[in-house]
Amino acid sequence: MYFNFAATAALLSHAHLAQALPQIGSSISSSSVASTSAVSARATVWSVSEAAVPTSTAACNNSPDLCDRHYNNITHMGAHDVAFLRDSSTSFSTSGNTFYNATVALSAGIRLLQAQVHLEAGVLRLCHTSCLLLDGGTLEAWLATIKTWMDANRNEVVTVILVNADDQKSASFGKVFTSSGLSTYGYTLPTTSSMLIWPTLQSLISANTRLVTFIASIDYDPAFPYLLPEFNYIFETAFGVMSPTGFGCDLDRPSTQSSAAAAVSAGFMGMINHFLDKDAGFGIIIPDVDNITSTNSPSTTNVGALGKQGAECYIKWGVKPTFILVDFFNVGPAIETADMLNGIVGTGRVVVSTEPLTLATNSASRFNGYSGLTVVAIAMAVVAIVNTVWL
Ligand SMILES: *[C@@H]1O[C@H](CO)[C@@H](O)[C@H](O)[C@H]1NC(C)=O
Ligand SMILES: *[C@@H]1O[C@H](CO)[C@@H](O)[C@H](O)[C@H]1NC(C)=O
Ligand SMILES: CC(=O)N[C@H]1CO[C@H](CO)[C@@H](O)[C@@H]1O
Repeated sequence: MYFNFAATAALLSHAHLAQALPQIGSSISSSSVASTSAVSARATVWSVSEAAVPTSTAACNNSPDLCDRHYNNITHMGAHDVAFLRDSSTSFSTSGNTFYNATVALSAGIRLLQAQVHLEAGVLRLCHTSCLLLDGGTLEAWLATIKTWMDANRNEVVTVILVNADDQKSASFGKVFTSSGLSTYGYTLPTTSSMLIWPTLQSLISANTRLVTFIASIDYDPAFPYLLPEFNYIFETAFGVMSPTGFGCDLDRPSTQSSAAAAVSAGFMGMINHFLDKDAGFGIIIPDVDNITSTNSPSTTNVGALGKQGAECYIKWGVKPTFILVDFFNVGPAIETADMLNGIVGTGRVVVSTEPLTLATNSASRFNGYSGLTVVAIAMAVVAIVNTVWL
């Protein structure tokens, strides 16, 4: 008998899955649903047994339970466009996707960092659509901050996903990974290994190859074997969602795969894009910060909530979403949804406020930069001259 999502939704009407887990786990494991391996894999989302037996005393990615788990069998919570700050340093730019920078995100439990890379005057920079609009600095400086964090946190596996907005070659990225020092942690997937089998976190940690890097639209280059072409390994849901009802589990990219089910069977890891955008006028699309509390909520029942999309995709795909990208990760907090999917209680994290950061809550700042209207004006000029790449 097949696992029925309507029944699950009914079970989940206890709002926070974290609290509801024990009773859901026992309901699911009690009877007919465990008859096929696909169904039992799906049922593990609700199982508490994952959290019950620690396999090691040291935590890997904030839990001892994750040490012996395969990399692709973990939900890595990710910060989308994390180089684009909405804080006092950018005068709370309406183009910003995060209130806190990448190292704060890592300390708070985020293990996937995503950014957009442009070529500007011969240098790879983290710019939002265009360097005129929001410039997050050089890729090299940003990677160096990640290196510093990883040097200090030796039991942590970090994933970086980069959008290659100006179609640069793998070698251009490789040079910067090398000069930043971060390449020393780069994990190289053995060419003989099946896409279905990734190492455990513990084996990545023991080998000190704790950085997994994906770049969109590069060709594999044996000189930089740790730079993996993203869409050879990852499929993703739609991005640029403008309505809370728009979050689904269907495959959006890559076009080489016909469906999410086909991609899962072929060993691709699923990535959920869970960030809401809105039209700021004149067709300029910006992150919808006004609704961020409901967007990042761990609720498994509220329309548009992160918890709901996470649970639905787990059930539909039969495997955990390996990656989730959100804006403003501290709100929710988004990590709660990953913990729920991983069946863990996280440890060793730095507590970051779950409130949106505003001028009012950040008294140290002075508002002296671009107003929202100015951003729209710049964005309009930018849209006129470049292809918009928001992801
Ligand atoms: C994923 O991890 C869970 C929890 O440890 C385990 O029960 C399940 O068998 C794993 N799945 C695969 C495909 O390894
Ligand atoms: C990130 O932000 C924190 C808090 O504002 C700051 O202390 C830290 O230096 C920043 N990290 C980097 C790498 O800029
Ligand atoms: C879809 C949704 O909930 N939109 C709301 C986002 O926030 C603004 C401002 O509070 C509301 O007006 C929208 O209804």
